[in-house]
Amino acid sequence: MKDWAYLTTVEEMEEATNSLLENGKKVGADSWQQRVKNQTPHCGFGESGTCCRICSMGPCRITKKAPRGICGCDVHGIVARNYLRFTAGGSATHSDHGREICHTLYQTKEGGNYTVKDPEKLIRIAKEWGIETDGKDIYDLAHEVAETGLLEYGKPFGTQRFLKRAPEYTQELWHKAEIEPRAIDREVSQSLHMTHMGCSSLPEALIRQALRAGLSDGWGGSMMGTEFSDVLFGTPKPVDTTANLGVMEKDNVNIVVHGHDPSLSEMIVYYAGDPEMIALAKSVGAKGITISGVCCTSNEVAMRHGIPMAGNYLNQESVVLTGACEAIVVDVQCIFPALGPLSKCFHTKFITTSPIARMPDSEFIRFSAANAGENAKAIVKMAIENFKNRNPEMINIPSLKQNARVGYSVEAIKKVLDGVANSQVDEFGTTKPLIECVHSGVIRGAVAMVGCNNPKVRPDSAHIGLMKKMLENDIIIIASGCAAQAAAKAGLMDPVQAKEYCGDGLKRVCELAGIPPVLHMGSCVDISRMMILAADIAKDWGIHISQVPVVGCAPEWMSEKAVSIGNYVVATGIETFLGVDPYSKGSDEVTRLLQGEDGVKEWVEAKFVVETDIEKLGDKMIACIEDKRAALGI
Ligand code: MSK
Repeated sequence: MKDWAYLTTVEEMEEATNSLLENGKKVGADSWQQRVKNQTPHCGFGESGTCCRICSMGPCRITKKAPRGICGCDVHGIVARNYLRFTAGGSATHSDHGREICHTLYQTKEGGNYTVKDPEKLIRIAKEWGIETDGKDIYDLAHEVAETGLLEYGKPFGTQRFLKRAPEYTQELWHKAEIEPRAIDREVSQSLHMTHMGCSSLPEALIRQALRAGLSDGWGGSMMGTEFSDVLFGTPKPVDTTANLGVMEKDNVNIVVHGHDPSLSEMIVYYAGDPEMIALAKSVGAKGITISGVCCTSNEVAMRHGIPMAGNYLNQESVVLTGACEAIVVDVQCIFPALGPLSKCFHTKFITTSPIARMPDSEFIRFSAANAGENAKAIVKMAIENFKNRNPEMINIPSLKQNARVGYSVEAIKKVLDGVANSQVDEFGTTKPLIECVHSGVIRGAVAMVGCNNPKVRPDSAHIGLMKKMLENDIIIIASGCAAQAAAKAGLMDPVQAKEYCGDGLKRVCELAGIPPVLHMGSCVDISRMMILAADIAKDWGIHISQVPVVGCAPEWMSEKAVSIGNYVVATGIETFLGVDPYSKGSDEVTRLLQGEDGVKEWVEAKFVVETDIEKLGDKMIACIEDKRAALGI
């Protein structure tokens, strides 16, 4: 057993949380921990997916005595319809994020609030999409690409353009299974249509559509969100940062950015570095301005600017409870409405910025590409002016902080590993050195660890526990979303220390490449990066994606987006391991379709594995990777 003494443990994080909760008690603050108690036990019908409230004849709940709803739908139809609606919610949300990024790209101009930071990537995508690039002004090209991207949402004919990035074999599987996504909005809309009263109740048809709606997210909306964010703000490269609540600084004005869309946070970061704002902060008695982040907005600015990560999903109340947060500025998704009343217990300004995420007890400053600079500056100023309202007796910043190296886009991973192999690199590197490492067994395989926190799982314990187990077994981790932040908070992205705790093979690779054993790939939309990496590996290796010794894992997931992600990861051919059931256990037929050998696995060569015992989940992941190796004869 390795000595993980340097890691920040879950126990230490809990101790910090408890001390913050004590802070909250002094001012009558509510907490998610209390609300979980209030909501327990959860409704058994809801948990198993057997409650239907799609029409107003019900709600209908399926029991032994009442095996069908009033319309006659059986439990399998109800569970499958609920599952598809869950997926559609996630697909719509991720994809709408992508749409907003397309609009931001459309607003770029020379000297404007938003400019093109990665013109090479823009030109690459334009060529991929058959858009003429020669002699074109880069901003004219940006607008044309953005418009073409926006049309992917509603085009009347054809399928998603990015599907062509997948190996031909995968594209054929999608075609045969009739799950190639067409226009993104059409897949979401059709999912709602199929689940309307009196439409589909055949589980197989509903699950097929769930895969299709998921693919419209992962290989459509999310992929555009990721690619165009890179064009706008730069493709991430390895950068050093710090993580955990100790990144907040007692003597500085603390601004916490939270949500998902980097269009806002990029501007806040820019203005926090403005000498005029720093001087203003000093004039109110602060030493400077600290920006830190929560959730995926944090991942976005960490990867591109090294902005520290204060925490993940279940830390969002903690940053306010420190008493040292002048403003928590949010955009969209994963934001607790609780932040409104909580911030009222402190001096914190809770600033909402998007018409998509309006909340009571917040100050709404509408953010758009046209007013981005002006409003970001106003927000930074508002936070600075709020510094004087702190109550010094309420300040309690836990000292937990770890070093982390983040920013491993596909391009960056190829580059660092190509450097190790000293192989002939093309401009962007290749996946061949990585394949060689896996082929020779130096690395046994990889896990794409993604997803949220969920109070049903002791926060971060599953992420950290599973990652440790994988590393000890020479399995490299690529991580995104709140799973990535869990790793960073614990110290698993520290390129100096974390490698010491890997198996010998993985340790050697980390040393040669100068990488941590857990590679930060970004936010939740950036799981599309993982799909591109898997596709490139399969192509370079000459095998199918389902044969690559890689699995997906979301041990603490909670959101609809995560279900959409699960669907597209499985549909891409990657076995996906969940630590929380997606409200599907009420139907053995739906469970068989999602988790059996004769359901989705027959269509796309991968399935879900749901296991709430995290130790067993880890064992199953390792077994899956080893089985894939054995099947390849390596
Ligand atoms: S923020 S979707 S809690 S990963 Fe992307 Fe974290 Fe999950 Fe939100």
